Amino acid sequence: HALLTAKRIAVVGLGLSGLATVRFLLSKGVKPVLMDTRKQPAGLDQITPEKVDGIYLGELDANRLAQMDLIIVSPGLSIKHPALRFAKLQGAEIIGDVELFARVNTKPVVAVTGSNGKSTVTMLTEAMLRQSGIAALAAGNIGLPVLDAIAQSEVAVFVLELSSFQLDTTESLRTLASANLNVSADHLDRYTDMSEYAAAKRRIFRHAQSAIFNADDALTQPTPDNLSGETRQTLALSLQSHQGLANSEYGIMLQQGQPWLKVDGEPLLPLSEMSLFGEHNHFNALAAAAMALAAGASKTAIAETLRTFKGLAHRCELVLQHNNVRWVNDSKATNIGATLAALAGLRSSVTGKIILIAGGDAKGADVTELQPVLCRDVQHLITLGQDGPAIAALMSSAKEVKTLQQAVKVAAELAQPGDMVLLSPACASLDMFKSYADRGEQFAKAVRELKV
Ligand code: UMA
Ligand code: ADP
Repeated sequence: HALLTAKRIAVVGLGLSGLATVRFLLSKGVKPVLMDTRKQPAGLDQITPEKVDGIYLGELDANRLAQMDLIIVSPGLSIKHPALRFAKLQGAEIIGDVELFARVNTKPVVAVTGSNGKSTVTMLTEAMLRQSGIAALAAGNIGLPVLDAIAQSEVAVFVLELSSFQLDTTESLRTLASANLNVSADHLDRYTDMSEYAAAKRRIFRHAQSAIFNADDALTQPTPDNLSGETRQTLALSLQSHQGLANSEYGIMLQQGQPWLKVDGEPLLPLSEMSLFGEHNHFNALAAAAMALAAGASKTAIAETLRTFKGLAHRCELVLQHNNVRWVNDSKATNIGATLAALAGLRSSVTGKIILIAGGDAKGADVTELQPVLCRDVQHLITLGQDGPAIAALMSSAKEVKTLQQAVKVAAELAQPGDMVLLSPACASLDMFKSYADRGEQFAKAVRELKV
């Protein structure tokens, strides 16, 4: 790896992906300089100081960074940070762990991005490939850093979940297929506006042989500057295809009077046989099928996976049903689009009322986008967290609480047979919890404790 050994290299950010980067560099005989803006980054105790070329914590030193040839920056840190901008002006190259992966990886890759549905599509695609006998491994934003994944020798195909932050610092990732599922407001605390955020997501199409986008969401569509000579086909996926886009190869079609998933131009499966519910999951199924086919999966295996796939934890997950009240954990709904999809997917299955628990860190989003759906689908709203008051202001009967445990208590008092209590916060969790998973677990625990 002449690429690595000839250079002065810094790793900035010592979280999961930073640590994986350090391990990877050390395994190649490279001694990086390490930096993190935090005084006590989580991964510090996993690093042997003698093995690296210095560890610098606290505010980033622009002059030190400017001495580097290559800076590998974690997705949690914006590339707009003044010290990184300065280093770039001085000639340093700034990349992320996914770009480093792309430069050294020799195996086939499929990749997915989008504001919502990434993890579901990633895990579905991995399962479809495995069901086809292909050793697929999911990595990236899903949790396993790409530079840890690359060390696993038995892998035949990587299925990468990529965030806009990872795509900001990725240039040369070659894929068999790249999918951009949807773009709705998220991370507006890091991007100037929606257009900049959407452009980051479309970077996934560079060097994609097959470019998969959402024909019902114009912001997902590749623009000519996103596509290279390597692009062989562009696939437009649409849930509206039965109404207009007759020539789309991927959509919904009528078969013996029933709606079926249409995959690669053919009926694959009646929607009623899918194990995941909600329209958004019909779309996720199309995207996963297109990616899995591109990586060699069989249609039989794809259909079988869609029949049996168990949804992921914290995504519209039923915690328990008690006295005919369903308690649903959708803690992973960390933006407005996800909560809208959850309500759209769930409302037809609720005979009584929907009691929604929402709030947290809205990341700069305009929460008034929730209002029409709150009016139509939600009978009781309970809010918490930093942006709880702004959401509560959308509904005069809203109840504001301080803790999730209180929210569960208030919901239990309101709930009657036939109702659903839905935790779908439309906000990130970090103002009150360690992660969305921690929030979901605390919700589930409080709900189970109610029962006894
Ligand atoms: N941070 C600092 N100073 C630094 C570096 C990071 O304060 O110098 C903070 C960040 O603001 C952030 C936290 O530390 O709050 C973690 O950042 P990180 O870059 O160290 O994150 P990792 O632990 O490496 O995890 C990253 C992804 N995290 C982010 O993009 C914030 C993980 O996605 C991903 O699973 C992991 O790499 C492996 O690839 C998580 C995520 O929240 C699930 N992603 C966002 C999302 O899905 O909305 C994009
Ligand atoms: P991500 O990894 O992009 O955060 P997940 O698959 O974890 O996406 O789903 C997060 C939440 O987003 C789910 O709880 C669900 O409510 C919503 N969601 C899932 N798929 C879609 C989709 N295709 N469109 C809109 N919302 C979706």
